[in-house]
Amino acid sequence: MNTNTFRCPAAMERRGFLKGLLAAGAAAALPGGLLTARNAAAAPFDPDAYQVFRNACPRNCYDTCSIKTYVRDGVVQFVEGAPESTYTKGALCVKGYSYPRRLYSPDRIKYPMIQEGRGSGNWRRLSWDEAMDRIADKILDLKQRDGSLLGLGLTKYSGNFGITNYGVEGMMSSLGYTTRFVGTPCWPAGIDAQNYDLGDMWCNDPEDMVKARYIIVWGANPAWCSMHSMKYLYEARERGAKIVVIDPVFTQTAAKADVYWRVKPGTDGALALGMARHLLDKNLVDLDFALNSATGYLEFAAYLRQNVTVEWASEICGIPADDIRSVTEEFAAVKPATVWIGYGMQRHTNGGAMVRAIDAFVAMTGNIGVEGGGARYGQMQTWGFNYHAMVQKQPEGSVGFSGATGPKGEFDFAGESNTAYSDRALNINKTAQEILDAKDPEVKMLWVSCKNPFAQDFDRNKLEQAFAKLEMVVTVDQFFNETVRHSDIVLPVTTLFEEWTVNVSYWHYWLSLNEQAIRPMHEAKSNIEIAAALSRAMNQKSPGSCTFPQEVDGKEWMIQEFNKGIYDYFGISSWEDLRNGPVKAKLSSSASWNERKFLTPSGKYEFRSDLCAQNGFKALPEYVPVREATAPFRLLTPHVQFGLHSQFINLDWMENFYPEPFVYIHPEAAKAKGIGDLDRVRVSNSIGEVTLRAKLSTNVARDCLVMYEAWFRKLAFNVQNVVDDCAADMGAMKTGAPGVAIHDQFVDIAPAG
Ligand SMILES: Nc1nc2c(c(=O)[nH]1)N[C@H]1C(S)=C(S)[C@@H](COP(=O)(O)OP(=O)(O)OC[C@H]3O[C@@H](n4cnc5c(=O)[nH]c(N)nc54)[C@H](O)[C@@H]3O)O[C@H]1N2
Ligand SMILES: Nc1nc2c(c(=O)[nH]1)N[C@H]1C(S)=C(S)[C@@H](COP(=O)(O)OP(=O)(O)OC[C@H]3O[C@@H](n4cnc5c(=O)[nH]c(N)nc54)[C@H](O)[C@@H]3O)O[C@H]1N2
Ligand SMILES: [Mo]
Repeated sequence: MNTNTFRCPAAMERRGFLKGLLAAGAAAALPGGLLTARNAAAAPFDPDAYQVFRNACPRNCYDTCSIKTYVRDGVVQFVEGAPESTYTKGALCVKGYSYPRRLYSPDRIKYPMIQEGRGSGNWRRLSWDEAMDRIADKILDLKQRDGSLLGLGLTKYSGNFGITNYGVEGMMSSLGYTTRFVGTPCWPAGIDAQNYDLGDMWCNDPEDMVKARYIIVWGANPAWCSMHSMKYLYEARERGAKIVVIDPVFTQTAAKADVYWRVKPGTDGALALGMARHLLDKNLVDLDFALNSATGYLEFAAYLRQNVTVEWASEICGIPADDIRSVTEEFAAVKPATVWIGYGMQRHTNGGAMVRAIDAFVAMTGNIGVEGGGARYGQMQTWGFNYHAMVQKQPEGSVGFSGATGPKGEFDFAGESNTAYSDRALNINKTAQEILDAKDPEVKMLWVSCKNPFAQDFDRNKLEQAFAKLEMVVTVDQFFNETVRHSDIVLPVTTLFEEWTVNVSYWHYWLSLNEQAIRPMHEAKSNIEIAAALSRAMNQKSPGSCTFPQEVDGKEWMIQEFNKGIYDYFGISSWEDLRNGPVKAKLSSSASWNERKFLTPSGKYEFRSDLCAQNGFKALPEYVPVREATAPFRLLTPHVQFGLHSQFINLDWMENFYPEPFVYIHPEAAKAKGIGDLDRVRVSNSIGEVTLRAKLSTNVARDCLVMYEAWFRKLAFNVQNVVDDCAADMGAMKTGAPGVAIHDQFVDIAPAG
């Protein structure tokens, strides 16, 4: 990989309210008791009394907020959204405002610890040296037994997207060729779909949604998952736009819409095709775009005429035909009009096909490459860093996997040295099955970082079996979660306030510095300091066995991630400019694809994609039915408002907002099952069960149940007991593994008795 030209998309596809809140009470809970509730509330705010640091929320979130952190006497007192960013605009979400509590939580993992008997809860404190000794011994033992390090697996995903944290992948490369869990449980089917159609995933600047005159939010819930984007939807509406939300669940976003369509899950492809057919029937197609900037349009139109009617679509997706017609006509009548394609929508066995059908509908209306328009999904234009921490060389003589190399995740982590060997790639979306099946060598040791498999991976019972096979599990984390419970050694990692890094978003176009604001708490180390500590232990025992630098300076390593491309793209001359606040990319247009030069093989928008056909799918964005039901109720397990996956809800502050999970069931379905509001119920299917209380709600359909994914520190609640690892259609081309059909799950429900 040429790091100078590294560019994910082309190269490899991929504020005072709080002061009041904290000063008024919460600050009293902070260490040192520097502010009492009474004197803080009375004292006028004096910014000069604080040292201000720049931080960024590194979670896997659209908003990736720029944070201003106020420190006094070495203690983070409060945080606010950076006012310099027009996107964050001085505000954080409730999770962001809870950061000081997370940082100072008494529940944090404080020291390296070893569990005598996995799952026993019999934890004992270790020194860093002893922990690293044990880990290094095990790694060397594997090498000796297997002749390679393929018995060592890494599972890492989105706990912290700070760029220097790709040093975890770098650490693995610096040991040799290992086993990597590749792909993403998040958005891969849609990534491939947009690559087939457009040649890359590249969305408009979300701030330009204010220009849109018609907005369809299709299977996304920004009121919860991208709350800063909501202001653009509201402003667009103030300027006259109409907003349609399409979701099987009447979400908070839907509650804000002009039109809400309760679509049957997994049928959005049929709906989009029905809308496309209606464009044809009413001569509403932008023929200039369809014929001159696209290929395959006539063939697609013929497919629509032969196979699709609005009534057919209506029958499948459950939206009345006349409603489909009227929204289609309204969407086509104004320009710009845009669709926000959500990640939730593509987590189906036909997710990629559905995204292609929606892309096609937007393309037919000529809204691709248009400011305020677009089929918006995500972007990785802003991610052109050096990946200095990630790119590490294997030690001389490393033996690895001699199979074919291919894309290995959203980022290629193989490093610069290219020998006949490579890492062994296993599918992250089938972690349990892959561990159970791996042979020659078996996966014997697992390093878990920025990942909580027991909360976020699929088929939890099978994951228990898979972990039982492992000889050693090392987990690097901040809290004693369920994955830590299934580990032998746990290593405490820093939070964003305790380390240097840099952050960008996969949605907006802002760049944020993350400065170390305080000294690390307890004995926490950053992910790259952990790698350096491991390298010291490895080299002491076996000189040359690990190439990772044995000392790292976090700030220097952050600086090493910058290059001229990044500086030019963001219009800065040094990373130090970011100390004045986040900066936005200097975009020549807020529209992606504004030159209509697509990165597909034909250079045009491809209604017909031969590449897609070569990869085993339909060349045209045809209708593909969704997974068939295997139990009476469809289960959706989408993202929760007060947490981000398994993060935040474990904090006592957040428990006040969200003390327990519920399964949401339609009142008529509940009545038929003899279930009353707030009754305890059992939700089960062939792979497992969950017991919790039910809430009756007409926000869900009669044949659908909703449980939001979350980790509670005191409750044995886990949606993954009933979510299997069935694959989505697309994703393998650009991310190394297909997505996962998270929302194609079927369960039954009964009173818990
Ligand atoms: N049923 C169901 N399952 C899902 C989904 C769903 O909708 N429903 N969504 C899927 C999606 S979209 C995603 S993106 C994945 C997310 O899956 P994960 O990436 O596993 O999710 P998180 O819970 O955000 O983070 C994992 C862990 O990283 C830790 N962490 C935080 N900061 C750091 C750090 O600096 N260093 C280290 N080492 N660890 C850190 C956190 O404490 C947490 O335990 O889950 C997927 N799973
Ligand atoms: N508060 C909060 N914010 C987050 C996250 C979080 O966990 N909590 N996670 C972050 C991450 S990693 C991601 S990936 C994004 C996710 O962001 P979103 O995609 O907005 O969120 P999801 O909850 O995954 O799914 C959105 C909606 O898809 C709907 N859906 C499911 N199946 C279908 C279908 O077949 N058709 C249609 N039309 N809709 C369907 C669900 O009902 C849900 O309301 O949010 C990010 N931001
Ligand atoms: Mo995600």
